[in-house]
Amino acid sequence: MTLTDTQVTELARRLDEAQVARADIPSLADSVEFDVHDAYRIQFTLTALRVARGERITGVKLGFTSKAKMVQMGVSEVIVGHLTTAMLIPVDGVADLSRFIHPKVEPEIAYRLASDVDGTTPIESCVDAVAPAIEIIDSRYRDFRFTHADVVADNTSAAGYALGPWQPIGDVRDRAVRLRAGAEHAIGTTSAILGDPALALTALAGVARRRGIPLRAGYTVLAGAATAAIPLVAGAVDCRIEGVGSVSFTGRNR
Ligand code: OOG
Ligand code: MG
Repeated sequence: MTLTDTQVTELARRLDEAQVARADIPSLADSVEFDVHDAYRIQFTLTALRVARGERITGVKLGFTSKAKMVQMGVSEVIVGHLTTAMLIPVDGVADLSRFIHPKVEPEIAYRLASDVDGTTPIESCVDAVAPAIEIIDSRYRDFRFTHADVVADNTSAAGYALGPWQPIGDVRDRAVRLRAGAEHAIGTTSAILGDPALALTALAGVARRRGIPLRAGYTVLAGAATAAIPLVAGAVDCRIEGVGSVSFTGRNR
């Protein structure tokens, strides 16, 4: 830990203003030295600013759980961010592209927590449902250029998410995944998520314990992208996961 509380607040404000103004900023690590522990302090302060504006935390998301993402971003550790009510795109709804800087989409598996994860029971037994999901990521950093600590501070680029219908929990290993956004698409399999998306839950429990992140009943957990991200443009966006279901929304310039 190297930053004072005043520095943490100042850096969280910089990221918050970038998100609100849709104006990207240079990597924080270019001008300040801070570690991943400090980065989570910045993220918690950033999330608190959103909560103070009336948003509610709806869950958490993992990042860099797939080899493709690690290679794409040049990072090698699982990261955790927070989801809020303002990020949820309604079923078959519209994502207003003017809310973002340079958004991309990723196909994901979502889990639902039926009870608080308090360390007395394994996280797997706290989960009661699974759903297909699309995550919108929108780094507040110029050109998505960031360090590991930077991306944690920036709430792991979290910007939006859409959920398909919840299904009873079951094995979702090795399922074909297809994401389409405009003319581009990404194809992969759920095995890209740590070999088995359920392992993302175990990874989450470890990070949450080490970093002091509460995991509450009702939370949505995004297990991380199954493919590299593709640009979010105007038009239909849909994601289909074999045996799990599909989810879609429309990107629109208002
Ligand atoms: C960070 C977010 C990564 C995932 O699923 O791996 C992520 C980024 O790529 O900007 O959400
Ligand atoms: Mg993601």
